[in-house]
Amino acid sequence: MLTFTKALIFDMDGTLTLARQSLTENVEKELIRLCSKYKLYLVTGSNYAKVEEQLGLDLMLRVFDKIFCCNGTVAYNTNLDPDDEFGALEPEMIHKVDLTDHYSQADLNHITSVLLKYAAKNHTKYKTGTFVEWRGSQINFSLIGRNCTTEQREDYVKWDKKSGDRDKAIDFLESEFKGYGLSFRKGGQISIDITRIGWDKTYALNNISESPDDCVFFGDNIVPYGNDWEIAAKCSSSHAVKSPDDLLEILKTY
Ligand code: M1P
Repeated sequence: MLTFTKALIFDMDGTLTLARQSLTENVEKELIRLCSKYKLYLVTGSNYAKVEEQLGLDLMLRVFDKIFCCNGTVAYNTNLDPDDEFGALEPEMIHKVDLTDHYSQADLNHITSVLLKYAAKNHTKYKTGTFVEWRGSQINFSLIGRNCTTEQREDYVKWDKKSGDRDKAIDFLESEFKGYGLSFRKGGQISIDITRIGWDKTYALNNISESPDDCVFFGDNIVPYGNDWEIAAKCSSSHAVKSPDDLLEILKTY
């Protein structure tokens, strides 16, 4: 079947930006160039606050058609009409699902308690706080804690590679929560995103008007148990990106 690319779908951390860092001017320029040729979408595991912090509201509204947070379980229209005097001025939430629609508070408390107990017993050089971050449709679980500094983060990345820290945690959680309908994916560098099965990044494709056959995906985590794995397989093609600089090289052909 002959297809041609209509839309480019980007992951954020590790792809458009370094983990939890702001967009560089070079990537910004490239997105501005590309948005006149293709529809651009952002599909990230992160929540909205982090996207706005890292990309900035002006660029979000200028280049992206839609922005999908928490794997698309919270979706925003960013293609606003500036000529509509009654229209939205900020990204409009167009879709949202929540774990509380599927689990009782008792279940959610139990999940949180198990995570905190696991973090308490687990060996890591630094325990920095915010081990469990509640995001509505997603629970983000970090064994070093989300309060870590960039240096501590880099140290954890090495430790995780050496020890398989997150892989072991995922094995434990999959067996502990068998039958709960939960999915555990390595989000970025220091955490595990916990959602409902099916709420991986392919969930965002439900709110994209183009067929996945006409979309190209760019992500740094296209590995089994990585959160870019499923969406990369669904799109017509994908690029495994090593860093924002690597992305700039790849984008030269678009
Ligand atoms: O966008 C990818 C991931 O970014 C963060 O991951 P980490 O802090 O582990 O590098 C998190 O926001 C995570 O939820 C998200 O999937």
